[in-house]
Amino acid sequence: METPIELYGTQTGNCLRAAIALEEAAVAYKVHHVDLGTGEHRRPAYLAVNPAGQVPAIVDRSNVGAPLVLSQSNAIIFYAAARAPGRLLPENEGPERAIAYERFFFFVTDVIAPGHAAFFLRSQHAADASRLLDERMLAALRTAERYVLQSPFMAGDNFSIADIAAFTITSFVNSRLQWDQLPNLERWFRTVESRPAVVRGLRAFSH
Ligand SMILES: N[C@@H](CCC(=O)N[C@@H](CS)C(=O)NCC(=O)O)C(=O)O
Repeated sequence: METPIELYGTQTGNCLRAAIALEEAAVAYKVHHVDLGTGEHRRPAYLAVNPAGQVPAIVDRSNVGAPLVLSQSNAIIFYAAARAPGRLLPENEGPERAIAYERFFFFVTDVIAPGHAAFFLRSQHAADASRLLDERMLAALRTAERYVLQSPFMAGDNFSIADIAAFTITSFVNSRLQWDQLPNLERWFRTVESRPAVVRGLRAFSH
């Protein structure tokens, strides 16, 4: 029987993207809930998994030798993609795969990263700087309308890691988007949110 990957995390964007990727790749996994509210991520039991004290993290004991530990959400997404060739990335290197990388990194670096930075600045009471970054993040996200103008998914005809990166941040700012001006993004969003693997991934930490 396949040894399930152990996924540590909680209900945050980084953790949900990891869970969605594992679900979409049909990789067996077992969830360990880490309660950030009570500081569980800073206790020795969890620091033994990820010394950085952050979630998500996965531990894969199915390989020969020492268990593989990954503690970057994007590395987990790529690991899941590699376990299911052709499902989350075009199977061969070439233009289609390059486009999937391009769109994935657009969401990671131009939307998610400034969104996280804005959140951090707000927590530090730097409201003006936070607002600037927040507006920059929303403006970048709005430009993604062009990616889905003629394609069902962010990188073309097939679901990919780019859709995983795009989905959680779009959900997060859902109520702040002017959807009547983003008809293609809205169609894409409805399609992705109804995918069974996405629905399961979103619920991964809710039990
Ligand atoms: N670069 C990491 C960031 C992980 C991260 O920021 N995790 C947050 C939750 S989404 C966390 O653990 N925060 C608690 C802390 O930093 O103390 C990734 O993409 O996985």
